[in-house]
Amino acid sequence: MDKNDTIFGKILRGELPSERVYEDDKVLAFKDINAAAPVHILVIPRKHLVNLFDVEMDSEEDKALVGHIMAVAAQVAKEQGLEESGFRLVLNNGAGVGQTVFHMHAHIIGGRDLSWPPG
Ligand code: DGP
Repeated sequence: MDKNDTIFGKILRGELPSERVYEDDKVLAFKDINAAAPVHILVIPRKHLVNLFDVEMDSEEDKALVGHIMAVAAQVAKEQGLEESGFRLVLNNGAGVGQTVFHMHAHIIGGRDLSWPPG
């Protein structure tokens, strides 16, 4: 199997549709199909990394990419009107914590009460 033959690899290549909200030469951001909040957007690198465990400590490129994903997440959150209410950034790393798509993605979640800890 092609290493990037994930749903998100197909979205990156335009083989599957998505509601794109931001893209540049390093990352793509699009709406999550199964929104957990009024704003739920995924930011993914164009480079295939399974999750943060795939980021090499000696790879300046990978570490810059992770920083770029975070900076893009903040910019997209602002554009989505979340600057005042805030947003949560979630990266699931591994099936054991609920990762279902094995192409790294950061969830931007906001637009409802996400107080933590809950209750
Ligand atoms: P995770 O559980 O962290 O691996 O999150 C995967 C997310 O991907 C989940 O919230 C649903 C979303 N998702 C799965 N398939 C598609 C798809 O085909 N299109 C879009 N836009 N999102 C998808």
